[in-house]
Amino acid sequence: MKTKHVLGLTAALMLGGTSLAYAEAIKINGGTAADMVLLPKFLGILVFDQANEGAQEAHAELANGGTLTFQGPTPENSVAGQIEMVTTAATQKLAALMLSNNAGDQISPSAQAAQAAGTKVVTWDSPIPSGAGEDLFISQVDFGSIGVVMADMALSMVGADGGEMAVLSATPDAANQNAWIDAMKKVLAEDAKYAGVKLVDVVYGDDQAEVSYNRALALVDKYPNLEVIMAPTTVGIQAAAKAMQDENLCGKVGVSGLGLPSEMVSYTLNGCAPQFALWDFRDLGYLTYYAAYGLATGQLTGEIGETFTAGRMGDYTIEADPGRANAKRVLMGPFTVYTKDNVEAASK
Ligand code: RAM
Repeated sequence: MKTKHVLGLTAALMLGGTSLAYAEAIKINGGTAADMVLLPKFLGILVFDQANEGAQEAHAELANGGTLTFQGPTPENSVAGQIEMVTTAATQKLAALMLSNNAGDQISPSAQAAQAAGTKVVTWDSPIPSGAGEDLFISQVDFGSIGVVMADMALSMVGADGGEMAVLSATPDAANQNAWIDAMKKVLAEDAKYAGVKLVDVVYGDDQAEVSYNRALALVDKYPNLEVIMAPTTVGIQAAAKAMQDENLCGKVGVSGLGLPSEMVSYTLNGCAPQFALWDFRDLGYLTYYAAYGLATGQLTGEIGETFTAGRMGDYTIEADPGRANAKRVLMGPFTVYTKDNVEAASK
């Protein structure tokens, strides 16, 4: 919270004469009807259901007389399905489309068509890499910080003598995972303290449990000295932990990455996945809704420096996205690192 206020103030100072307008957080008023769609990568992932709960909470709070629809493709048809749904949004003249992008830059033409038809396109969880077709990205946490936390978790698992790590990611076009993996690679390469962490491979489990499970098994077959499977996906980390547990490999290969406490608690307590990180997906859905509703109803312009109040979550400021040229973000944060000491309480 503190950082956000400081950023808001800095922006206000830079804007000189208009500072008062920006220093004061814009209150988002409800009551205007706006049809909105929340589009996850695909249906069937628990954290996306949680994001929907948060969005529904905001929808009710703002008494939006329009509709909030939670819709997504099947896991097998994620890329084509998302593009098709974004294309439909343009023809339906939706007020706002809230997208967790699983199609990389391939989504841009349809997202730009939606914008041209008057739809505000707000990404959350996973942005459009080029920013083309996106009004704003609601960034769960700073993407660079995910690189650091994954490098730190890996380091603590391989220990002082070093060891091999493989990444088990989601889908190859997932902009969020790709950015986090790049951020981790950068941290590993730039700071000598991580010299012992040897990244041997990056594989994709497509955010599907069975595929991820099999990829995890294939990794331990291929790399007999593997010490860490780093899975920056709630689906992948759970599947990898189960695979290591089923093969009695938990003392040898540690699983880490980004996971949901309720899905990971048993693996953290039994040592298969000693530590992992995540943020709150309900809050992410709630904040995304507030920003998208503000844009769709003309209460926010989406300019850098604009500060708004997102209900119970407080004030947020639109800023340049440090990871993507010409793109804008709202930074939520923070993430929590879970271990055997706090995972049980968080899983309830
Ligand atoms: C999976 C999805 C999602 C990501 C989390 C960490 O649920 O890939 O996009 O944010 O993992």
